Order: sequence, then structure tokens, then C-alpha cells
Amino acid sequence: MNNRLEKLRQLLIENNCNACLIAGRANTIYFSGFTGTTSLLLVSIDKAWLIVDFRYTIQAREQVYEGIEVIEIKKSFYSTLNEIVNNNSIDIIGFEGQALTVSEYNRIKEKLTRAKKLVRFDSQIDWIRSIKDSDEIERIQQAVLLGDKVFEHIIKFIKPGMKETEVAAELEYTMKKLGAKGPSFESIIAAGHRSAMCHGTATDNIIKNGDTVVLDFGVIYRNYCSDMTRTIFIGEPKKELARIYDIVKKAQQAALDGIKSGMSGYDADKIARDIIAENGYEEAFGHSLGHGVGLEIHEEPRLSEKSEDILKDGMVFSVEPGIYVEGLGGVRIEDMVVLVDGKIRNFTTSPKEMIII
Ligand SMILES: [Mn+2]
Repeated sequence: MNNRLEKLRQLLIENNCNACLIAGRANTIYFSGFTGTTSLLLVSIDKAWLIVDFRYTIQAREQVYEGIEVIEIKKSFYSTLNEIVNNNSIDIIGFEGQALTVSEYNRIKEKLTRAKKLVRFDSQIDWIRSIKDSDEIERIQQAVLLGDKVFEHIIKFIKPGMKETEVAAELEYTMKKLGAKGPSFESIIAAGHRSAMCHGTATDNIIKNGDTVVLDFGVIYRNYCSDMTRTIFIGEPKKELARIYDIVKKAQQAALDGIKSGMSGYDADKIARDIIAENGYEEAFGHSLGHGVGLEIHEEPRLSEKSEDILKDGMVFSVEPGIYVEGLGGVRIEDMVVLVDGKIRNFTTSPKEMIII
């Protein structure tokens, strides 16, 4: 795991920083192993400290990777941080721009008596996490497998007359029973006209005969997220929705077959987008093809019309085209994949043949 800290230190050196303050949860887990919710991780060129309060001292000592010293706060987090910074002659500290609130940033700046220069990193630190190691790949594979099992159960459970929230409750109960910590995001169960809402989280809407149901959910298993979507039909689908289903499935398969390492996120997205456009639904695919998944449900890289990210071996991401027609419904199919030896290996095993309940 020291390799992870070495990559971070390389980034610090390139940006003339003496140290880096990690406050975001995903980066804290990744670089230190600590999974508690409150901590500050300070990484210098040759040392690392995890600052916690009394509640987490024992847990932190058990969890941290070799080479990281656990420090319990005396007065406050920021005064303890200041002490370490002063004792180690640290002048320039990098931080994650998206992990600190403006008021936290201001308080840190006020509290530091020696280090007066703070350097903001945007996504550079997160990018270190984009290429997964074998331990991460194994955890992700298990998370996805657990999601597949939940889906297998839920298609037997779901019946017309149920509320979307009942399905979401069963989904989340089942994942926990199977060993997940919980959902990786608020489950999307969108039936009937609501299926045209890309992010239609479950409501008290009642699932009826003739409905299309989009189920988009994920689990957290050993800190890693899964993400999948399947669209099912309650009774025979309307003609147009059956056609849409077929187009989305083809677009997704083309992307799964065509995405290669070295390709840009833009080109990857375009594979699916072109097929959807050729079939007349250009305006109906209003989101990106996919996103990285790991300790966070949405992380680097991005597969979208705007993305210049280069896809590489070891990156894990979703492939999830969709078509949404207001008043009619929507279809999305999402798998999670990893790039190995230049091409896609699919983690998701749930069926994609049309499911009619
Ligand atoms: Mn997704």
C-alpha cells in the first residue's frame, strides 16, 4: 500500500508542496486504510500522520497502513495539525479542493502559524485512484456479483401493485443480508412515465401492468461500490419501448465490444451515442455513457461528450446508455467493466434479454 503514498508524494514534488492534507473519505481510505468518518491525513515527503479524535483512536491504530502514525487530537483537529506542521518544517501544503468547505479552508488557514501557502488540487489526487490494483479489482468484482444476486432476487419479488419504495426497501434489505454495508447511492426505481426520469429515485408511485421499470442501484462491499441498471417490463411492452430497448442494448453491446485502452472518454461515449442517433433518438440520450467507479460511486475517468480522459488498463467504469421519452418511458442498461489487456472485461453478469414480469 506504500506504493499509493509514493504516487501521492510524486504529485507533491511535482507541485512544489512539502505535504498534502487529505480530508475526503475516499482518499483517506485509499491512502491510509482508515474508514472512520472524521480524520485528517497529513502526508509529507517522508512521513504521514492520521489525526483522529478519541472516538477513533483504537480503530485507526488497527486500520492504518504501515508508515502512518496515528495522532489523537489534544485541543482540536486544527491545532494538532498546526503542531505537526510546525514540528516538521512544512511550509507549503496541498489540499483536495472538493473535500474542504470554504469555512474549513478558512479555519485551517487562520490556524496555521508557519505554513501560509495552501495549494489546491482539483482532481489530480483522485486520478491516482483511477487505476485499480488487484486487491481493488477483487473487491469490486465481489461488489458487482453481490449486486447481480440482489437483482436476481428482486425480479422474482417485484409485482404490479407494489410501490417503488417497497421494491427499494426489499433491494436494500437483500443487499445487507448478502453482506453489503448498504446501497452505494439512493436506489432508483422508476416505473411507468417516471422511467423517463434518468434519476427517478423510488417514490410511492405504484407499479402497474404495462409499466416499464428502471432499476438502477449499487452496493458498498468492503468499501467498494457497485453500480448496475436493468430495465424490465410489467406485461408486454408498448411497441416503441420494445424498439427502444433493442436500440439501447445494441448501443451498449457496441460500446462493450469497441472500447479499448488508449481511447478517449469522448470516443468511447461516441460509439453508443452514434447508434442511438442513427435510430432517431439523438436528443433522448442526455447523459454520459459512463463514469469511473471505486471507493466512490462517481469518480475518474468520465466517458462523455466532453471528456478528454484517456482510458487505460486497470480503469473500472460503467457503460450505461439510455433513451428517455417524456410521457412514454425510458430504458437504460448499465454494466460495470474493467480494462484488461487493452479491452473490456465485464463484471456484470445479470441478463440483458428483455425481462417481462
Ligand atoms: Mn452509473
